[in-house]
Amino acid sequence: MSHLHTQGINVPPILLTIAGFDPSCGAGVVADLKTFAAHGCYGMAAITSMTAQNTQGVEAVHNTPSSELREQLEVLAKDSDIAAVKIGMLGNRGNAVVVGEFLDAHKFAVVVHDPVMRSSSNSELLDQGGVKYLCTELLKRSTVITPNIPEAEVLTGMSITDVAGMEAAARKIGEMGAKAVIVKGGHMDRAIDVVFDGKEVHQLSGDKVKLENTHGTGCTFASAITAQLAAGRGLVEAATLAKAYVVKAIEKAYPVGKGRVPLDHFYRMRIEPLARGTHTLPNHGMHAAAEPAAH
Ligand code: PXL
Repeated sequence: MSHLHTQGINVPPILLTIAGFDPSCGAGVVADLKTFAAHGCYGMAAITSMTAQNTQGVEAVHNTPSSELREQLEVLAKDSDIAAVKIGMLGNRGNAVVVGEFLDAHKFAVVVHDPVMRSSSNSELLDQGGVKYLCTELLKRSTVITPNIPEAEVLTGMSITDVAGMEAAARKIGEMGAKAVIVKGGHMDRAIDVVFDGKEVHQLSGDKVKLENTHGTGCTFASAITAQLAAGRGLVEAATLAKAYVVKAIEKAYPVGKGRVPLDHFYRMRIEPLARGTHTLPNHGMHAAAEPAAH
């Protein structure tokens, strides 16, 4: 129980991401946490896998032992009211099963599942058994699932070459048990996303942003939808706002490393980076050692 007085304080929703760790922080839980924070939410993270990667690609994947993932999830759930859960990279079937059991035990109001299977550099981020469990069990436990085109092809066995194919795949994933589906068009010439809300298909139009060499867009999109759904918005509005956020974060991206460019999750609050010694900073009455003048 909290010892703080929360009367009059606007307490943000607590969101939980269950995903992998990318040390270059363009994708995975760190992208998710940055997105949650940029939407005014408090983020928590359970790590399914420790990857060794930089902006150029994934060099190694070390999945969290399933019992350890279960511990991470339960220690959080018994302490906090989690408003919404975002699922990303799961690594293997064992961790996918732990997540399925966790969802059954807690019945969260919102579950957004980005069914990550491979990295952009083509490393396997979910094993075959995990893909099977995702199709038969996890899919029906989420509020919305957000495959890109290659993932939608694996889920449905279909080959998708146009928007009509995306719509057919979205409906088929619905028939497989998903309550709602967003097939992302980032791999097409024009980045139209297809949203199936369980009844109708909607299209989110969007011209592809010039910068193609980006990293972490899928994680960011699903996390932004999670925050918008937790704020009470409907699916189509949440997806529209999330897409606008991702487009802006891509447009404002700046180079980091030698490879794919991470998004700028905090473009809304961009300030000039501090350069040591060249800025005059206000004196905040801190301990002398912490004053800008001491640095
Ligand atoms: O973008 C897919 C993805 C998700 N999660 C983690 C990743 C990647 C791609 O590399 O590393 C942890």
